[in-house]
Amino acid sequence: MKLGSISTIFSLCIAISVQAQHIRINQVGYFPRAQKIAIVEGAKNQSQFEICANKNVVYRGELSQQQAWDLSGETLQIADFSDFTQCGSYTIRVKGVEQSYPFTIAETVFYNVDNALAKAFYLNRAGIEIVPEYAGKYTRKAGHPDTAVIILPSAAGPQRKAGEVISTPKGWYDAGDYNKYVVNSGISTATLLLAYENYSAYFDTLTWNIPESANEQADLLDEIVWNLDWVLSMQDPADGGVYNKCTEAAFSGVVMPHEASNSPRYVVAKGTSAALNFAALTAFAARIFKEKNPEYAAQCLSAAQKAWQWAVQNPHVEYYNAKADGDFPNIRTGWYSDKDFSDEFLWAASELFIATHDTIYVPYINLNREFTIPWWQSVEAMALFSLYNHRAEIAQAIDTARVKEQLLFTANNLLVLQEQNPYRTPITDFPWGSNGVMANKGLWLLYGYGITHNVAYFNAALSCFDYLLGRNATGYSFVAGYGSKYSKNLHHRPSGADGIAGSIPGFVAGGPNGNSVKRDCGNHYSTYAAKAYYDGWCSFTTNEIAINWQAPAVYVAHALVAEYEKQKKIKKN
Ligand code: 9MR
Repeated sequence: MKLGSISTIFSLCIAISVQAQHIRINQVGYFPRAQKIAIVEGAKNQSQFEICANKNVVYRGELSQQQAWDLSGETLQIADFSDFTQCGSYTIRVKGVEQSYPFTIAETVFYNVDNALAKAFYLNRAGIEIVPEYAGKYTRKAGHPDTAVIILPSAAGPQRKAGEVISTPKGWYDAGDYNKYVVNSGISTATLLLAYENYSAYFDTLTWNIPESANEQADLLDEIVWNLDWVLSMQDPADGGVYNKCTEAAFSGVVMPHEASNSPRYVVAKGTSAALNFAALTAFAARIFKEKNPEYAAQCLSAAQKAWQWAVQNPHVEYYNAKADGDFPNIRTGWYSDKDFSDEFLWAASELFIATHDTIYVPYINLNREFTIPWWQSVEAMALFSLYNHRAEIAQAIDTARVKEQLLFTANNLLVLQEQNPYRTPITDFPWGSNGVMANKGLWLLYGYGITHNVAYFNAALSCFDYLLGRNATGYSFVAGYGSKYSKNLHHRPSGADGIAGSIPGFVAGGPNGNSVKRDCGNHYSTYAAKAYYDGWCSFTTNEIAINWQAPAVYVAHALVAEYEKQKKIKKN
């Protein structure tokens, strides 16, 4: 219930001890004309909440029934103030609880955080100096040129012998470490390509001040190319096989990139997952760059086809970290290992079929399987997103009704989960990188919205973003620098080593991890999975950054704005 005009003084909002921990909000804020939800924890015998502007109550609403959540051990109520549309700066108050952190209601409320989320990719580039013009105080020297990377025996090929060196420069650091992994690059870069494919008109208007901003191309595509160039260099031209990673032998200490760059770098083992992630990503890139840069597109497509052929001839090559071998060291960095390649075959075949319309790929496109929320090990849903986008051109060979059905099946499940959950977010478990899962659920819900135009899906996707920005059981905004209480001690080497307090803004923490209890930071974890998060450097299981949670966060953050802008236009007409 809105209380007359904004200036109405109904009663005084006097800040009592402002701990603000028990009212969970999107700490950045809300769109004026969209759903607005806060979650109140532990309010005893309260049925009302108030919105305060300065010291005035401007809105009073009813709290929902209490609902317990066994994953957080809390009793929760919903404060829904969606019908309060006045732009401004506010807090929420519940008597006997406290006052929330401040938040904003504005049409441009997500502008800064969205920019920062995208900019994080620039700030995590390998092989380039990060300069003040684009990075302000987060400037740093170039690290890891990767122009003389040693081929390990597991990566040797017909024309490339173990011990020889190749050049595999550029790319993004994968995460808090300084290594570059093809498998994780596949899904992460493709998620950004998908964002561009679905919202190209919107991205063509945006810039977040990177070295290529002055050129004709959207910043998002420029950023993608920085990593794609690296990915392309990870293929052995002689046989089409793709190395799993470009890596140091063991994770470096907490030092800046240029200080870690003296350690030798290696390419390790070709593998089926690397080849198929490579094929899917480069085939996808081929269609995005077809008109913009035909030569690059042709290079991408030919590389994709070669990688595919290698994978068909080598369909079961799992990745193992290389053991010490003569003068070559034991490799101890990340694995991204997989045993089931059916999802990678499905995804790569789908992207190649869209790119070429060659029916040799069709038998690999099995649409009668389970489609899980995408993550680096299960990429089958990436096929659905692309097939749906190109449904008109491929309908003769592909059951596009089934594609839509599969997309809606999961979107509907997510809606139900969201409806049942006391935080009104579609979450039931907390694996490593749970924030990436949440962001990918948001992405999937936005497909539900695109298919049906039912705003319930949009609201559910918005809830996923609210979750990342503070409407969750930890009370943290997981985007460094955004909100009142945000992740400050990310497991991210440049953030830890730059001598600047806090973490570099815009990076997303991995999020609660139900399996992380007592694993890396002693007793710092709650035994409740939804709260099993620790904002400490030691917490690589909950507080590391990674491109595979950054990318879907960028997707959701920007897609929500693009969709909201479209809704505004519809409402005006
Ligand atoms: O995201 C990965 C997670 O699913 C795995 O459980 C975990 C352990 O194998 O590894 C995570 O990926 C890490 C990678 O191996 C190395 N770079 C940092 C990644 C994020 O923590």
